[in-house]
Amino acid sequence: MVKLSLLFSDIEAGAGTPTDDFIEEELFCNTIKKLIKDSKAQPTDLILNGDTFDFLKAPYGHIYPRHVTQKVSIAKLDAIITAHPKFFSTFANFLKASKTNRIVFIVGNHDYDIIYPKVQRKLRSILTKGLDNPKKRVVFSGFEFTDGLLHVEHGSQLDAFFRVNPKTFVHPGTKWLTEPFLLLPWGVNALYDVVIHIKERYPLMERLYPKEATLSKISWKFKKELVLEMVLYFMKSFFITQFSERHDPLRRFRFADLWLYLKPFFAMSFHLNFLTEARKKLKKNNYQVISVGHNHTSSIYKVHGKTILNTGNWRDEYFYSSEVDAFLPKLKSYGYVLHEKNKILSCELREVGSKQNAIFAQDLTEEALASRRLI
Ligand SMILES: [Mn+2]
Repeated sequence: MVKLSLLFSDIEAGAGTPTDDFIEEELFCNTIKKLIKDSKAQPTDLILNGDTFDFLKAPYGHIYPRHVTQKVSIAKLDAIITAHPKFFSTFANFLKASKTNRIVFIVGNHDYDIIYPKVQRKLRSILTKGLDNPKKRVVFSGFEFTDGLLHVEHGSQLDAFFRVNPKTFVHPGTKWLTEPFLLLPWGVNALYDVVIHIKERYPLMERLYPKEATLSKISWKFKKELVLEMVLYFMKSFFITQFSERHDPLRRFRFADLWLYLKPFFAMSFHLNFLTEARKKLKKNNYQVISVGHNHTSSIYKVHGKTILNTGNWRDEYFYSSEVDAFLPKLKSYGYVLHEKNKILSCELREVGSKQNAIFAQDLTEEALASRRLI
């Protein structure tokens, strides 16, 4: 039996605040609408390979609690649903279109929250309204999903910065916080104590790539402030906070962790490096295709005769072109895999042009960095 797997990663649908980077909802929904036609020819899985939602940068009221309880996650999900009604109705339409269509959610590092049963229940109920067998139609597969020769995972579990232990990930609670909470990686502290405030002030900055090009376009003063603030934060966390807040497991920051974070500053290299691990995994296992996302870089290539498919991202992003001296909107992309149980029939990376305007280097003022680029 032939099956179609559609693979999407890093959509990052947020709460509609300045930190929400999912701008091209229209383009995304139109793409899914076209794919609904294809889904009618055979059973089809729409595999949402992590960071589908941006719980991480979605506020809870006006704050960003470091301890994410189920209640916090549900409130964030409600805000995301309110901000992106079309996104959710498009998924519901995909499920309605054929009885053999399924949606598979894989956990990424922006949506660890979908591990909570109440979050799963809520998502499932709004996506399967009026449909039979909701549990079969919307699948929560945890950190990875394997279907025959196709293996799918976000990539964050292969990345030292974001890896968590799935078995101990939901902390049972403590004396001072009696509800269970997520044992998030240490970097989330840095995000909520420092980075989120920069992101709120300059939403566009973090969407520009490569980071080296962005850094070269912003003033020295700003750059120095940014780097200094981060380095001081690492030091404070290592020498002070982890001891003064010893009761809090989220504050633990060992020497190996400190080095992990300081290394990119010394090397001035800010790329996520998890693909070596992906290659090792591919070699060790029987999969023919391994599909990842996470680093927002779409690509398809062969290793040892097998395929690595990186499905890129759908959040708003730009890449610097020296020929134009401008940051050009990146192409959106997704994976299109036709397969049988023991055979991959075809495996494609498909691209969709963004509708956003280019950002010329000369126009990249502090004011521009503070804009959200809504069209
Ligand atoms: Mn990610």
